[in-house]
Amino acid sequence: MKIEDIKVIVCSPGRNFVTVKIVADSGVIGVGDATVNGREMAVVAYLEEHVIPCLVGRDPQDIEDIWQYLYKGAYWRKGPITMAAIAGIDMALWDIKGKLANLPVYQLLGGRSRAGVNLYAHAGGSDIDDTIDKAQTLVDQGFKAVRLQSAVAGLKTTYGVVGDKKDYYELQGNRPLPPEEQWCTQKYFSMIEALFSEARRRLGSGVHLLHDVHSRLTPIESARLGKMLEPYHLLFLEDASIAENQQSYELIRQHTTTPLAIGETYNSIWDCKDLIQSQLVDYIRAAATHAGGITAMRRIADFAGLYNVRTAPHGAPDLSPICFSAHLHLNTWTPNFGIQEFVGLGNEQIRSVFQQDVMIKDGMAVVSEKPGLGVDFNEQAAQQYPYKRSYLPVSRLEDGTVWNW
Ligand code: EZ4
Ligand code: CO
Repeated sequence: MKIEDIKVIVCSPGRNFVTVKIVADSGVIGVGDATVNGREMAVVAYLEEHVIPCLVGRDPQDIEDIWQYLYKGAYWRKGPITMAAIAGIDMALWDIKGKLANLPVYQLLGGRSRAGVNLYAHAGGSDIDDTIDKAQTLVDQGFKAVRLQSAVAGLKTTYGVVGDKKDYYELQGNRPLPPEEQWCTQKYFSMIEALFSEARRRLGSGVHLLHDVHSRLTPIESARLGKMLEPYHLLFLEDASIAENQQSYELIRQHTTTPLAIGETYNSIWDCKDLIQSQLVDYIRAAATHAGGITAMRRIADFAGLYNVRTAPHGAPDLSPICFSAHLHLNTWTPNFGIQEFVGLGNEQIRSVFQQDVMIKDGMAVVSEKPGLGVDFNEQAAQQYPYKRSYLPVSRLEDGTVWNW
């Protein structure tokens, strides 16, 4: 069997997605997600100029060899662009392998560990009451876990809060230049404990609560936050501090029993190796699209399992439904799976481009039984939504210093 053609399609049905489509000579088609938010066209160039010419004519069944060829063979290992390109190819090859075997991908990974995949939904409000009202609505819909983000008084915008925009797509979809946002740790600390004490008071102890700091704090500030939130029993505190220096998490860990999660920007197992091995985190949030595909995620999951670290894959709106589906297959298999982030199944345009076979009920997703990943990519529909340059925001402290967004 041979790879006959590989195409990269960029579309913007509300926001940009980079999709890899592999056609094998038997007519079998596989699709993968290679979207890097705000840097989409770099992945397209990498794939079209440097990857696709090497793969046409190869056997699409040789997933491992192709993964190693693209990773080791480039000489330049790792990096978000390289690993997203590898991920797009890898997911499409797993999709093909499933279709050839007439099995859903989770069966190829080893079969089920669970009936369904627990999800956590997002509640982001203009103040504490609004956030908890939104969380209550999600609980009423059946979600057992909710991430709480509230606007910080005195800052124009806050991460995770949609504000006057209709949804995440209106918020993220059209930013021809990076908007600038502000951060102030002191203002954040003046509201964050009240958010969780009030949430426990109103929502009770039966719902899992989560929070994403989005890397705004230093390690000692994260330690303080973790301690402060201990009485409210978070499922996890996400991205408290940047961990480019993985050892810096030792400081946070020494001070708090609040479970820690990290990894949505990680592009290889090496980014999380020390954090996992030293048991400095409880959940690893690597995503198939950014960490090198299903092949790489399987290795991270197994490695994490040795150290009681569970997986909690990233599930933001900038990951396409193909990635979400890849995560559902991984999560259905992964023995040490924790929870999946979930922001809905996209708007109407997205659903017209990516037809995804998934059932969501009572805060749980049930993976597709269709052969492969279970997503049909409609290329004609994608053509109606051409690429639009769009950036993530940049963050500054109130004195103008560039900070982590
Ligand atoms: O800001 O995916 O947990 N989710 C997140 C996301 C990220 C975006 C960046 O592209 O932190 O909302
Ligand atoms: Co996050």
